[in-house]
Amino acid sequence: WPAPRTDVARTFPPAFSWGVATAAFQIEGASHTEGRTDSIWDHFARLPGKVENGDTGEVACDHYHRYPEDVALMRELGVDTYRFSTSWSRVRPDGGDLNPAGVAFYDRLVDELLAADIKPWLTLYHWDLPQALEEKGGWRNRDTAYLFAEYALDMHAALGDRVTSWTTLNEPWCSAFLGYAGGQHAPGENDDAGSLRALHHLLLGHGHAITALREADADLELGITLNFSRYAPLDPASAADLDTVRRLEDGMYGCFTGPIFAGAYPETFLSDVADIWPQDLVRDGDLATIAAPIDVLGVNYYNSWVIAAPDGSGEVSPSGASADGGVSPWLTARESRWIPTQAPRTEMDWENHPGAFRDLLVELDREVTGPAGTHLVITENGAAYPDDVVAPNGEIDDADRTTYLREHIAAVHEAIESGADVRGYLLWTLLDNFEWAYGYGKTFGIVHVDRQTLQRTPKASARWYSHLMTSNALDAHERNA
Ligand code: GBH
Repeated sequence: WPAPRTDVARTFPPAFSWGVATAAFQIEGASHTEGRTDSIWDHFARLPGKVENGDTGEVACDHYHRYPEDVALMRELGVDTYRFSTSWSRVRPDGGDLNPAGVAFYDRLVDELLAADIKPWLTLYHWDLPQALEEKGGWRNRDTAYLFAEYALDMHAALGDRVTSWTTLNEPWCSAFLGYAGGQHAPGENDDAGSLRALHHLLLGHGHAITALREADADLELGITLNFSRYAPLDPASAADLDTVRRLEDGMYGCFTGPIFAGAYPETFLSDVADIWPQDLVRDGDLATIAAPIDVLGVNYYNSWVIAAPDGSGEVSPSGASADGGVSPWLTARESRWIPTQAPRTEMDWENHPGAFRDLLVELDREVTGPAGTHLVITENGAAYPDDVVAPNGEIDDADRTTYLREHIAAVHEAIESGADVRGYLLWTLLDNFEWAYGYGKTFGIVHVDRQTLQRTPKASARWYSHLMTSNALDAHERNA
């Protein structure tokens, strides 16, 4: 994957959107305030050994109370779009009736954003299912898909006069497979067939929500966000390596883009999972519902990997590469090897391959979204690094994060130059926050949050990104990485 050039100045299209993304559970805190009840992440975080350091989302960044300060900070930085998620457990506690006090929080937030001239971009589901629904089977239960569409309509009734961009699900791969197969994420199950039920019901919930929102208002900008990586075969001449890459592509995103954009699960995927695919899962009409046209595909991109076929040793990740893709039942330790390269890594141990990001966007546009008339927005991209370097002026000098961002944003520009219809870039993330199973130990923020005082302090990367957002251009950098 040839590196994007960072030694040339790059101006983005005039209407390109710049911003930041967050998620409710990771920043809000106030987990039992004004009627909110447990989500699966509240429950999971209390189970011993599931989240590092025993961290929970009870306080998080206390954004629930500090949102005016956070919106003011975004305004100062020059953010034009803010992607946030709403907490299902806050607005429909236990998945049941509407809680006006919970809805009122998002009402205030949206008003605050609009007053600051920031466009709100709402994600309905960023992994925090009401625990009461999990007790009825969660996403393994088909009813959850219908309840999700009802919840979507509630949110639209409350905010649809001011919010025009709506994302149904964030990274349903994580919900289905990290949640129900690998168990690293809530609800922490190891149920292979159940993870396929979750996959289908997440997609079905997406389709019903899109249909309902479109009916409510034909002018909304609607979409879904998926997680993408690129996988390169270690030996491009090896049929076994190529087939391993193909399995990964199917299992990581083909099983979502197939139904959404082509109205069918890929045949190759269905044959990979034939042994565990529940025969009663897909009902007449489901695939048509899931294929409801969408306006935008949100792309979350962090890393890419070189992949080889198994060598019989049973080892997935000889380098300690954090290969959570290995959790899917059809991608077990016996079925793929994640080969380390010389590429730099973030604190997550993820490999940085910005050239792969460009190639991904060009290919998605050409093969998946372009033909469907759907455009792309980067709904997450960013990096975790330790914040241990403090400059003489007291600023956190997160030069590695800035380098990561510069190279990946240059990659987006190269993709646009190659014709990809990419209309925005939303950085992950504004604040250091609750990084799921890693707790507060891994920091992706461009703004530092002191865990004792919760004081917000912009890092050097925030200053750099602010300049980029307000100038709509990447400056030439003297040295290519
Ligand atoms: C996103 O998940 C989340 O949407 C966000 O909430 C989170 O804070 C953020 O990223 C940072 O983690 O390369 O072997 O790990 C990203 C999770 C990471 C899951 C990459 C899929 C691919 C396999 N994704 N992973 S591997």
